[in-house]
Amino acid sequence: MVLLCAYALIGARLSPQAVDTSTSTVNELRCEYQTDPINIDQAHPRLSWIIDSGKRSWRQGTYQVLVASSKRALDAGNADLWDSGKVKSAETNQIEYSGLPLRSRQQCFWRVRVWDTTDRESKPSKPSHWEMGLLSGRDWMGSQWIGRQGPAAANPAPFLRKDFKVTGPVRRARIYACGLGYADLSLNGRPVAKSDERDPAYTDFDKRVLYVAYDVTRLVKQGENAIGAVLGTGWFDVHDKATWNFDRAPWRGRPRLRLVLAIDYVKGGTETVVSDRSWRSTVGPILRDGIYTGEVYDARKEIPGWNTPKFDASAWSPADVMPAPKGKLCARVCPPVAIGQTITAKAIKEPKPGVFIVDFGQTFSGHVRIQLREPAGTKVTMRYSERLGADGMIERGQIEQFMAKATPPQPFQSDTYVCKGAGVESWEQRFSYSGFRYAEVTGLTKKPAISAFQGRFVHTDMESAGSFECSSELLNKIQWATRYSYLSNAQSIPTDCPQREKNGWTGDAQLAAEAGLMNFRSETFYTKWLDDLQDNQRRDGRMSVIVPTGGWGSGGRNPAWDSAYPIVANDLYLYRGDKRVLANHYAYLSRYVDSLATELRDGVLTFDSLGDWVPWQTETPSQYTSTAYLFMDARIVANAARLLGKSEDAVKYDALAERVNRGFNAHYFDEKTGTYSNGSQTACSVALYFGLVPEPRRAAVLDTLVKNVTSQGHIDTGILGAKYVIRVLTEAGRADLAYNLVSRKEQPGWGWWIGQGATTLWEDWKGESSLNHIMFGDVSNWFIQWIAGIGLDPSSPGFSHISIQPQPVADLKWARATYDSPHGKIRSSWQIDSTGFHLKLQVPANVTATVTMPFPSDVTEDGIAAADVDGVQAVRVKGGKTVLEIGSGDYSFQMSLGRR
Ligand code: RAM
Repeated sequence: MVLLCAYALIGARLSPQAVDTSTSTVNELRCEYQTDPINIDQAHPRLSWIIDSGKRSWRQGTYQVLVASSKRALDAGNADLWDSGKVKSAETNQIEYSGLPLRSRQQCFWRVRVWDTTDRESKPSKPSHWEMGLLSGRDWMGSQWIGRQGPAAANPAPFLRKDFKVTGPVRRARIYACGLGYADLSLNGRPVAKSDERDPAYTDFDKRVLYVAYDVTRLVKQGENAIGAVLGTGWFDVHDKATWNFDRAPWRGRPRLRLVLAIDYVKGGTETVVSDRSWRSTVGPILRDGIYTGEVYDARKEIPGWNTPKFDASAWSPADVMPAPKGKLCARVCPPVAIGQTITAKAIKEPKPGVFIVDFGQTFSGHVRIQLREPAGTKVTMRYSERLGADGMIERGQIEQFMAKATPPQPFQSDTYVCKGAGVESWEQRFSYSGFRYAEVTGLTKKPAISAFQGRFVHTDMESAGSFECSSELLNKIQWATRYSYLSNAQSIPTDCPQREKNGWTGDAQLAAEAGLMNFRSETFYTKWLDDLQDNQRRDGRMSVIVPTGGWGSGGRNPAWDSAYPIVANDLYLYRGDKRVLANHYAYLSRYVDSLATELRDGVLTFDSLGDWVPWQTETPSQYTSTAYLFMDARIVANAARLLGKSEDAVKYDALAERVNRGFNAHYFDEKTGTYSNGSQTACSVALYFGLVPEPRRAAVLDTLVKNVTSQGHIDTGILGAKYVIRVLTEAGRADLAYNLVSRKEQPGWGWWIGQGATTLWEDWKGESSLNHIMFGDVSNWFIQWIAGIGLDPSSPGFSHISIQPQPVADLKWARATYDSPHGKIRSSWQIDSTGFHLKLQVPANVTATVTMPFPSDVTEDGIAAADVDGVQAVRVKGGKTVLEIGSGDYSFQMSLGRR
């Protein structure tokens, strides 16, 4: 616990400086979190912008949003769709469009004007743009679902094509398409997607299927054109047999495509090309593709020019019209799964004659691109693995065992390419992915050059939103590993691991969500997955442990996993200020809590469930953690109810939380010793972190935790405790202990993993299973929020007020982090040396910060006492530390170590 001392106000000063508007500009206009999106299907899209200002304490006093139906109208100042008028508000985030109703495919051009609190106007924004998607079934213009029927046993990927004519100059051309499992689209022989996208995205296809809009204006040409599609099985037609039974998913069927190409002419009028029976179909080189097994490609079966206009497809068959999937067509709001990075091979060895092991030096999700010159018919196989055995060969027994035994045996994580023998050939698979660091390559007739192999890192392609670096190489490596594991497990759903399961284990996702939100622009990724969670909920409120699921893992109760639903929704509210997710999911979140509450016996949950998974030595009863999670869920729903104006519900869920709190303490708390349950690190930290401990006893419980941690000297938790121990210790002023746990080089701990050569986070402290799990990944959030100190203030969702608390702990000499908050970039960079403690801050316009300096000494900027510094509104000493209240701006503070 932070000691709350009486604080002394040692100086306060408002900052009334006149604002020089020429230095303030309106930037980064986004619609539904995206830049210039073209498939918005919300009636009232939310708009946001940020202000870059050279002035301290800059605040927006008024804004005006102007939306026009054409660029020309906007330029002429004619906001014919919406003129918000001058709105007195500092808000720049989550502004709902409230103009004329928007039609399908409508283009909206917009800009923002803002004034500061003294009514001086800033430089207005540049114009921005969003476009509506297809809003109703009618807009699909009679298009049909098409594909190629065939025996399920032979699985060659269908090729589909269609010729069409363009009769005049084109103003804009868009493709709207949903291809299940995946569609690789091309126009006139050129790819429609930017980076081998695996579109659309994985959902429960009986509930929702997602469509994607592509801008193809530059791909269509006057005269003859051709459109082509290759369909992959993806998660829609899983024929691989594994523990999780996706081959028996109720939605399963042969791949199919629905598509509308809409071409708007300069002279007016729209031409459409739709998927229907007039398309032609065949099969080609992709003989087999499976989400777990990999791909088999025979280049001799390639069909040159098949997706270009001159091609003669008379030998092809008419496309088959396929039944529509049951799910509702909705716009894909998250970024595509795509090739995010190319990784060069680091080494190549030949442990056995003809068996080459390529080492990428990094564990990741994706595949390998090969380049080779071999005779026609040479069959080259790549099998992917995260580790090598003592003999230098790939080793994957532990992860492979979940594949069903079959005759002939199913491949696993393996791609096969059969050469066409036409000089240098290069190839990469299209519809599957693997988790690996090593590729075993066999079948080559000669030793390959290392440059023949490139790793393709495939994941939901989100922008980075945060960074962390410090003087400890070890911590930097843990940060690096966390980011690789996070992205490896972002596959249009948050997954547990990219090799063995690829499953949306909900517990893993809820534990990693905050790290994900601090490191990446993951908001639309979670928005999409929250819809998956809603789809997954049963009428009785129960959730399955993996989402989506084809049935496996449903019907039970696992509160620490199921709580992903309220927790991730609430995280989006806290980290992005997103109230709409809470509104959209409120009915389902409350249903979930109501349903779990029926299981309470004397205020506690008594059934067995998933709990502090993969613990080191000490287990914590799952009933204990489940009950704590119900308490947290009830609090989240109560807060959401308050926010949404549902005051009766707020009272109801607060009362439920109180009831659970009483039951929990009556059942698990030993008042005398200050111990919960078996006194494990998880037990103490969960009770403290969730706020279950009676205030007067918090110090005693903390003491129990500190004794446990100091006597053991290492982390002794599973995945739940690992998140909370670190935070609780740090917030209690024992960042030194938290740091020891994280940086310890011996087993167990993150540092031990790194010492073993880890480049991603592992599944457990023992290092026996998957080497690419994200469930211990909150440590990165701790780096950014607690070590560098860019802290969320939960009472100011969306970072409108932040809590800066840098932690110069142990032998750390410096640390720096950035975070692209909804209001703009936040930066915290500190350094400690013999001259003192130095802190550089960047606080975006419209944001205020409470800065807790680590020591009680006087703070200055350029020799000026903090109280007199422009932008500093108050200085006080609290809990033995100097605390500053500041407005926006760039700061450079110093403090001596004298009274440390
Ligand atoms: C494992 C998964 C996952 C975990 C579950 C309980 O199989 O990999 O990480 O959440 O079990």
